Amino acid sequence: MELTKQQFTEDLRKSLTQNFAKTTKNANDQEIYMSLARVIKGYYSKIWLEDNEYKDKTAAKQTYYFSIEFMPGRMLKSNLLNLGLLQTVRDALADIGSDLDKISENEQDMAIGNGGLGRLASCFMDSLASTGLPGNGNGIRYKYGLFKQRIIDGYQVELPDVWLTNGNPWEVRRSDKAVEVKFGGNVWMEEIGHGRYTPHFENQETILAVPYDTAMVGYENKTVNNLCLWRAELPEGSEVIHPSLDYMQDVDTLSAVLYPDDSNYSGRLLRLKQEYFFVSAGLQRIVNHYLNLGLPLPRIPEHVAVHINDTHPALCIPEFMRILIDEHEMSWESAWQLTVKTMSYTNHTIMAEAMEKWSEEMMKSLLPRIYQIIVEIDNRFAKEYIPKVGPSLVHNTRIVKDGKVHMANLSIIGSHSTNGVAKIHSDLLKDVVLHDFYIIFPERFNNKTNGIAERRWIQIANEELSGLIDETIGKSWRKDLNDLTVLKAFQDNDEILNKFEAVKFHDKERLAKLILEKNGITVNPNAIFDVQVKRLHAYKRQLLNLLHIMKLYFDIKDGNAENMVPRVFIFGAKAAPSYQYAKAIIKAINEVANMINSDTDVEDKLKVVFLENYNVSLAEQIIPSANVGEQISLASTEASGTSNMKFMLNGALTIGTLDGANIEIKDAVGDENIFIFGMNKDDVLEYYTNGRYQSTEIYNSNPILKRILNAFVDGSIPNIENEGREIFDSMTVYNDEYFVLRDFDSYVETQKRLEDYYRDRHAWNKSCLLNIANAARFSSDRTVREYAEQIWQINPR
Ligand code: GL7
Repeated sequence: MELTKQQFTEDLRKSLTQNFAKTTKNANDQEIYMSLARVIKGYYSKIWLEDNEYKDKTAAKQTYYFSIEFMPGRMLKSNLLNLGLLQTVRDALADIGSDLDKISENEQDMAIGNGGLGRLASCFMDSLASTGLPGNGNGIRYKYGLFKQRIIDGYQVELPDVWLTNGNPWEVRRSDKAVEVKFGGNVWMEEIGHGRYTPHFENQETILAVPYDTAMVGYENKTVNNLCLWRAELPEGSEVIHPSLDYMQDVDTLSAVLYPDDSNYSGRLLRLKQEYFFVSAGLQRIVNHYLNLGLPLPRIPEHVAVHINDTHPALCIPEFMRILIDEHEMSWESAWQLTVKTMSYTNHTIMAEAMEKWSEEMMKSLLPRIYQIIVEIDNRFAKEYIPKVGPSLVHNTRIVKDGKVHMANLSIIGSHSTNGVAKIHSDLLKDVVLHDFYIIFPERFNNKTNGIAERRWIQIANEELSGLIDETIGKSWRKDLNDLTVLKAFQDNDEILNKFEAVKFHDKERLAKLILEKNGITVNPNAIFDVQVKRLHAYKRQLLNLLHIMKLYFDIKDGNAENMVPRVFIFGAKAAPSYQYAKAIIKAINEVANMINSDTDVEDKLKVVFLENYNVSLAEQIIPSANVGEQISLASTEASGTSNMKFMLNGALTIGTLDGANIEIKDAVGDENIFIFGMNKDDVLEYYTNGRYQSTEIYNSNPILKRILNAFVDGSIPNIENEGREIFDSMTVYNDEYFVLRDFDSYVETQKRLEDYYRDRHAWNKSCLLNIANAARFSSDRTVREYAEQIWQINPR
């Protein structure tokens, strides 16, 4: 939008006076942030209103992306960038003696997600708006986001994330759009003639769902979509009959906390309640809005697409059926057709422990009517498909069995599309994990490789690199990332390559400063910055990284590292609070770090840094400065990964396994520009089928590994008596579930190759440039366009 510095400064002054009775001279940074946010909201709200009117007028089809997690991070710079105001506001603030970066730090990260899955949802929100696609989010407004992590004596300690204390300036509470969501009680069916029934209910618990809308502003266009987050409240009128304390507490806890486990299914009643809560509220609002436009219900799939992001919102399927049948008297057959046409589903993992399976008992007592509908869906599925495909396939794919409701099965049967998130992952779904479904519904399966919102991950996170790209190839890449390919023309131009190297060096200096401030560790910006940032999980194998660090440490101690290129290993990772083993690894990383960083023999050859409280904002500071991104999960376990794409876009080289999107990154950049090691998925599947892996054989026959692992239990690494034992046993007694030892040698060799390559500055810089130049296919703009065309059938404005 068009705006002069003067006009903006005037608006900010007014806002400071109106909201805080302050001037630009005596306001503090928090007050400036809040006033600024309100000014910005004022700017985009006009566009928001206009786009809503446009959407209503055209009644064009819209997508609703249901996700139990979102992870937008900070909104301020993102909104400024997308409105085209970043520079104007930066300059205007500088004129009044303020600094945009510092002001921005007063915004609490909106961290209502765990990791990759939630962040993907937010990248999609940015990309949908920025590509002009009508696509909205639907989720929960958790009072407490993902816990804040402190590291105390090397241990992870969790503190509550009270992100709403100062208020959230971006949200709009819409009380008039509140709906009721009902739980529990008894349901019985009354026959109303012609073989039709109507349900009756008693003793239900009613909770009011109040939506809070946040504008998702498109990049320099006219689109503003909506992220709708629901809060649980006492229903109106409940003050008349004084509600019981238990009930009041129930209402309060429902939308209070995000479950902090990113890869384990919890099975807890409250979680099931959360799932139904935002699903029911979201669908009610969609149907109400749709009917208010005066459109006929049987045509709803022409106007509405509902996406189920992982199985947490799978209750969309029976809830939509309930609304159509019970509230709008539609026949089962018609309702089912509409439901399958409206719904689509993404699977994000093949890890068995993350697959949601609710106990029938729990489902029946919490959601009696929904349970009935699920059973009916299941019975009809069996009746229809046993004659077509035989009893055994149907048995394997049934929704209700062994006393459990299988949510992935429900999602596939009740939708028209099931996709994985990278080629290898989608293939594994078809060939192995969901093979029986694939035989029954081959046309439903497809792949949509994940992507990242380039605006946040380079334009905002790395302004200096963005500026250099502008200078080199012009600015069009900011609108269309495909234009980055123009950079290829400069791959042998040393003058340009040196400029890119210089930007990387500045980024490293900035991170070095942060590391000194936060951890008190001095790191050398000339060292290789080697980064692994992601949730802590055994399958992601942070331990493999740590074992390699120990190897380098012993090399130094033994005097075998004369010519080593100095390295700084940087970690950021939260462990689920109940995940003992992951926490043991955090402790081990921190104690190894203390040991190495304080050993004077090491000098600055080797440093190990664990940055606490990894989140979106910290990622924006870390990723630009990486030379190397670690993507070392066991092949077949990481569905896609998305930090791999962020590193690539910022000119870091990947060291990784043939897993997730690493494979497509390798295809995009070529073998010379990535470091691949270890087993592939077939090797892994082979071990699973023949059961022949014996980690102790490797332990006993590999003296280097033996020495490293022994250091975990013989006191060489101080202060990890229990954790060291747990890790040692996992590698030996418990047979190393994720084949860390099996991939160790290959990893070490590849790390050595990487180090040698780093010495060749021309070759290295060329590879970095080619990573950036080939990053466009990992833009989430590309991903959402594919969803829009191939699954949702929605069009850009
Ligand atoms: C995940 C995958 O583990 C991750 O590889 C993928 O990039 C992400 C987004 O598709 O989804 N699946 C999952 O359950 N979590 C993920 O991050 C928590």
